[in-house]
Amino acid sequence: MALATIAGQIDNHDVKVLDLAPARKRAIPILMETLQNERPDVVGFSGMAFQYDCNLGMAYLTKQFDKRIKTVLGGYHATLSYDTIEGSAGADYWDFIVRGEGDFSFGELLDSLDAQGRGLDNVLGVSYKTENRQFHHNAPRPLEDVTKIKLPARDKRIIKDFHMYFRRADVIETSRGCLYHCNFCSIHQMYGSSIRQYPLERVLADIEDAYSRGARHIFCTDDNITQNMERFEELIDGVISLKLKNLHFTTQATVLGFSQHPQVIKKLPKAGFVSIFLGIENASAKNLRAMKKPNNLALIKKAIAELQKEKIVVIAGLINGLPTDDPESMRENYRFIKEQGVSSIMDQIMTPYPKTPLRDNMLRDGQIQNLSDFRWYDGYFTNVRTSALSPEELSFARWKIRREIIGMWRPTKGDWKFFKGYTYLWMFGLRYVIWVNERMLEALFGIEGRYKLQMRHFMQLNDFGIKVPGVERTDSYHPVYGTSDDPFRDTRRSLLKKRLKFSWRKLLDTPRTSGPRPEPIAPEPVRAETIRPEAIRPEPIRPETARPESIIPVSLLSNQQPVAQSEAGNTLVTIASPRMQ
Ligand code: B12
Ligand code: SF4
Repeated sequence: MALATIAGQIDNHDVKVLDLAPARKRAIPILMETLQNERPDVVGFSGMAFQYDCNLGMAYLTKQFDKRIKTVLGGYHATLSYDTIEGSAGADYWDFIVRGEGDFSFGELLDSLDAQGRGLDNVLGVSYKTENRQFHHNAPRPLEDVTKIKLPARDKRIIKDFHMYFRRADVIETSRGCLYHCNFCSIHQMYGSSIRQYPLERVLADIEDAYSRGARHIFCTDDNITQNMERFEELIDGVISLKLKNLHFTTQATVLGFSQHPQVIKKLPKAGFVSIFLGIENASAKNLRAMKKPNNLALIKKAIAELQKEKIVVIAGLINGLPTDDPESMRENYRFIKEQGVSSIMDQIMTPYPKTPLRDNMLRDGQIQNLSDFRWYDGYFTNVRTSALSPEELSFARWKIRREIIGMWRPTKGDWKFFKGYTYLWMFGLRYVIWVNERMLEALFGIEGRYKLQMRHFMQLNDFGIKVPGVERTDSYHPVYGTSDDPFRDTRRSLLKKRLKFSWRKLLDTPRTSGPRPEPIAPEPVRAETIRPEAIRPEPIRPETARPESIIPVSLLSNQQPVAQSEAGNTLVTIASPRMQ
């Protein structure tokens, strides 16, 4: 959304948008191919906190391709952490940082570069390198007037093939900001306490544009589309009046909006809204207060029930890992969600994103284990401890409790109504395959081994194997072990070796010809001028400390509800990443 919107505001430069999210493991070849074909002068990168290492790796590859290319970093992490990026070893790979909204600042920056840097000081929100390689930060940029923001330039996308629920998908934005103050949320550092709504005509034109380009499922990126329910109702009426056939919508929403205005829910199916990501967050009143979430259990139940009455699929947003959480309080969360008949869950572990009030509180209380290795700041991995659990215990406990209580995905009435194809496929085939696969993996590797394999799989999703010279990690944190061990230490083979007690175990001891993990892309030697000498450090030597076989306390391993009897399954199916992204 960000990149296409920025491109939509620029008509005096040739701009292309390359969203590499759908490319996954082909991301690097596609990036290199695009650099080769397009020969750009400037390349901008966008990312959240957990994508920063990946952004940096790609900026390095871009500079390797042609060191004359100017690199620009924008987005959430750039805005919230520009001051720490500035002093870091990777700072040399960035020429500019754009803080805050980039809709107009990126175009202004390009204009200034065209004019040999004239007027650069006047581009608000931009930080640029000075002669002594430090950043100069221009004054911050006030929030943009959204009525001036033109439609995203979807025609400038190189990759156009986005899918959601097996349909061609696209994203639209109807407003920016939120007036609530949940303490884990990054929104206020970006937009302050504000909400700006696009004119309705612009939103409807945006929907028609996405539809005319083939989109049949649209995701609304609004932070809080239900902040103003009268306006949301107008929007729904507007969408109905467009009479676009076979178009589905999904949006994020608050419990408060729907529970207080249930009459609006009745119109949702007619407008094509099939699933709602509901910010429930927790089933404990104490935890909701701790995170300053304006929810309570009665409101949550009401919002879910009203949505279910209309057969709308509820995707429950849940956060575990609050300061006083223990296995029992997490069990409570999952039980509560299950009791409400919800089976699609997007559950996160509390993550102390930079500059949030939550981070300050947790820092004060010594609860953050990982302060700076942002690769694990995606909500799936633990970076914090609770009063009862270490980060590694929290991680395993969450995984195991979810598996026991929620288990495999069970379709709701809404799924049968709106996602027939997938639901039939799941019910009459896929779920048996996954169930058998899970039982086999569990028998082979044990429950702890299965957990480690799944974590390893998720860790690799965000690892593109780019080694950036001068940016060796000395602060590495392992989200599964809580130490600076090699994050990819456990493989199928090593776990199997540990588990097998019989004689043919020695068969596995024969030396392998290929390593368990692909070699990282070997970097070309970097020209001296692109790296500061002090940034080049030798690879840190990690002591081979003997580790106990198990990191998990016995109390968590002993099944309170036996896994073998539950319908525990592959969380990939229900964690929503394959279906949401
Ligand atoms: C929609 C959304 C999603 C969707 C994405 C759908 C899609 N395919 O686009 C889904 C639901 C998948 C999602 C998932 C997650 N999200 Co999210 N998401 C958002 C949300 C609500 C809107 C993003 C958006 O498109 N905004 C509209 C565009 C126009 O705004 P923008 O991205 O900020 O871009 C502007 C500026 O940042 C800047 N800019 C951005 N990039 C660049 C690049 C350049 C070069 C320049 C110059 C400027 C620039 O200019 C843009 C225009 O003004 C934001 C909150 C928000 N308001 O942005 C959270 C947000 C980005 N998400 C967040 C998080 C944490 C996540 C998850 C990790 C949560 C989780 N554990 O599940 C996952 C990650 C999933 C993954 N693997 O990628 C956090 C990021 C926190 C942080 N500090 O990094 C945010 C900020 C939510 C929050 N309030 O805390 N998310
Ligand atoms: S309601 Fe959502 S967008 Fe608003 S502050 Fe809370 S988490 Fe952030």
